[in-house]
Amino acid sequence: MKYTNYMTVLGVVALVIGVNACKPKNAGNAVSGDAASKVYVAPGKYDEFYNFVSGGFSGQMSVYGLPSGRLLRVVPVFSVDPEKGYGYSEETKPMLNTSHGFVPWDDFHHSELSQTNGEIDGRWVFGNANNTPRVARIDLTTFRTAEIIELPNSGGNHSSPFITENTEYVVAGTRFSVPPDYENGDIPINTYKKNFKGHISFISVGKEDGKMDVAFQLECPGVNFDLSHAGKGKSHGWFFFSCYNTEQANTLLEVNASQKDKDFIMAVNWKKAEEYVKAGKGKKVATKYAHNVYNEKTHTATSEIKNEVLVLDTKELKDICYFIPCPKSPHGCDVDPTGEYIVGSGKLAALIPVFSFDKIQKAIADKAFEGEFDGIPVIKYDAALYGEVKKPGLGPLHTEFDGKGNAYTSFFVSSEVVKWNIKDLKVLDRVQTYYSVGHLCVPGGDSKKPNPKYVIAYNKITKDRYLPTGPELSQSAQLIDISGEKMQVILDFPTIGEPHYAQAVAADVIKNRSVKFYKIEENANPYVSKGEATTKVVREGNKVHVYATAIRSHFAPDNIEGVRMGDEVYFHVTNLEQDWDVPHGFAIKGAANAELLIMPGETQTLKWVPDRVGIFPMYCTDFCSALHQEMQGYVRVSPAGSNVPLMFSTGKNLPAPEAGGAK
Ligand code: RUQ
Ligand code: CUA
Repeated sequence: MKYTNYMTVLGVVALVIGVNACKPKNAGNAVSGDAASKVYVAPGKYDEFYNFVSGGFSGQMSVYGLPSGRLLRVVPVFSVDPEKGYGYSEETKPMLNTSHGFVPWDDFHHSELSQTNGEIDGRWVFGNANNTPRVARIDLTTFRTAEIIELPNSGGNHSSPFITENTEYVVAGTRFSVPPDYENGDIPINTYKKNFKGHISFISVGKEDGKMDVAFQLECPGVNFDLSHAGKGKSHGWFFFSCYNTEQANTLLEVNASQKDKDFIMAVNWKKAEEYVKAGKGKKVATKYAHNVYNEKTHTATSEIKNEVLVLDTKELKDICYFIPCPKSPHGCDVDPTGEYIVGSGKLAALIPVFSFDKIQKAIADKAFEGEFDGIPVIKYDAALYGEVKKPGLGPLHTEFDGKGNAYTSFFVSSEVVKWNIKDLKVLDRVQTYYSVGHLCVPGGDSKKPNPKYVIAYNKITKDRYLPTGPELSQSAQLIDISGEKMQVILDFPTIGEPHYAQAVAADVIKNRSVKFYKIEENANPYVSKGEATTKVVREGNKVHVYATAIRSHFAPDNIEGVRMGDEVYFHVTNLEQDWDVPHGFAIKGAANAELLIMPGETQTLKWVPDRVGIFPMYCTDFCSALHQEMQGYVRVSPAGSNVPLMFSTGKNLPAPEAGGAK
């Protein structure tokens, strides 16, 4: 019977996908009236909002200005970025270290801004890596990745990195349940039910410095954790996770994980978990995970491998986790600004259930359980339910809030955003998106104080919205004005990679704290040259260290001789500029690395192993002045065992060791 249900839903899904493959009527007229003036930001004027958009399989985060949709910056996070030298410079390589070694790519799904008292404070934005499970913290004074922590006992870090209302914790639920690191993993895959576990990580965040640490993990039944959101206000102290595959299938999930009418939302009492941690109820288990931190003073990242983590067993410690039945493979799990309403969105459901925090509390007190799932109590659906939004659309995914009592839910299958009232659960308005919308973002939409001006739709499919660019079209975002009664699509803009969750905040919260340059006197990189007078080239065995500087418009030194085949050359380039927006670049012919892009006051290092004898040009890659094209130099490479002395100079001719440099 359940199987027939599933077939019916799939039938509807297939039908709707088929319909959507054609161009909907009015696609061309979606933007009308005064839309242009609403998104126009005159040249030289600033946008009103920053929008931090996850890049999906690009592994990066892009920053847009809204309402213009102008791309302001791409911040490299989990993937190497040749443009900025991220993951190529010696200083940044440790950022991408993991227990598997150097992993230069990942799949970034959700951006989450830090909050204080439930409001966005603009200090950091967190991001999750879905493949090799990691969480990153990006510093919004520099727009750089400041820290990355790997997650033990996990696979597919998808329900992440959502935060509590004072950024006490970033949570990360595993999408793939797997045998824990501390058990033998060499077991048949079909022992999933018995041996696979879902771990949820609570990452603590330093109040002042933002430093992350895996405070504890919860060992939960083996299911797929998909998304999560923290309680707020009255529900502060709780966390809610959507889970699917409660069938605990390990093959053909498309069918086998769509059997049940209801999966779960898991409610987690994290304050209780904290108490258990304090009471010593956790067990320390052996594992291996990397913790990488970028130091702003040394301009260098360090990577440390950690060897144990604290785990609480939620089967044993009964009052931490509770399951709430939620229809058909829930994806989004969103909490309204008051903290009372928890919205679950079943990907195959034809309604949206809204749960009540008060009712959940009462159900727990009354033990209104329908049974247990793998040792965890299951609350009766009706005992937790506030109500259902009927016939909202097809394929609900994610919900954001405007703080005025309305919710906005995306519908992947019917390609629309639907506005509904949280109290009476009535649908108020709907607007078509082009096409197949995933996440939504209202500025501050998951905080206590949303800004009810726009909702942005991040769409999976673009079809005919842009000029053709071969087989692949850029994914798209659509800006929708929600200030009036009727929603109005006012702008399309392309995104980088695939956008999943994004967040936005008023520009004022961030812009005045932006770092303009690094102070050269505070530069503690061990290879810094604080002026041209201290530049030098030093041989240590087969390693040659070039302590160089860059300033408009030359390098010092710019002639280097005496490098031999078999040498490893390290160019430590310090940018001596002390002015905003004057980076210098550095590149050398044949280097098996990207360029360096060095910010004012910073030192970055490029490793180069010459592969042949000859003369190698090097140059500045960033057009820094009228004489940028003059910013260049040469390195001479001699055969192994050559007796050409190591020499360097700027503005003088070699060979003249006494004039230019020492051996
Ligand atoms: S996902 S489209 Cu957050 Cu990775 Cu929902
Ligand atoms: Cu420095 Cu171009």
